[in-house]
Amino acid sequence: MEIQVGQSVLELEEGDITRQDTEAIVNAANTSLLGGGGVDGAIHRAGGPKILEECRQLGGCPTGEARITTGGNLQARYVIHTVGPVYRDGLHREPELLASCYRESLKLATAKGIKTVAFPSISTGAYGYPLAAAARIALQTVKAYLAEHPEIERVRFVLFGRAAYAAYETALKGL
Ligand code: AR6
Repeated sequence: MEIQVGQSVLELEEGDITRQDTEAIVNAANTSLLGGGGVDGAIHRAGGPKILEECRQLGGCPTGEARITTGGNLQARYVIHTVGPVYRDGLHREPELLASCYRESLKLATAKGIKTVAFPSISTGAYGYPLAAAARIALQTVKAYLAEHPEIERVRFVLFGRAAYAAYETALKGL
């Protein structure tokens, strides 16, 4: 499914973030930026040691912020690493921090002249953010950014499995 936002496209796809042909893919990292499981593990495995080497130089990343490295052996030229909130009860700034991840990642893309970006569903794996709520925040935030930033031509959400895709589809239809 895809929608037009101004001159840009926002699209949903079921698949694997490491196999995307966008200029940048986004990593759901942790504050150390030194790797982990889920998306993070998959990106470092597919991209090779160059990414970790660059990450070591960055000295970590606070929750809600983003950093950029090259893409190593990935098809994508860049990896934008962002750190989602660990979900507790929704009352600890989780919505605000999750929105910030998407916004800060796209700001980095704009600063680097990157026109196409693929995101995973940040915080909805190991960090436990409920999928429907996370999908709403992700899509609202990206849509609002695209409305103001036509320089980003395409944002693709790459959802892992049917359930994640369905949650994002429902959220997108409800925007
Ligand atoms: N492509 C796209 N989506 C994926 C892939 C993939 N290859 N693999 C998993 N997902 P998670 P988080 C989905 O846990 O919740 C790491 O250890 C997955 O089904 O990767 O932000 C980090 O180092 C889920 O919907 O990220 C951190 O410590 C979504 O991606 C911590 O996990 C996010 O799941 C970050 O947790």
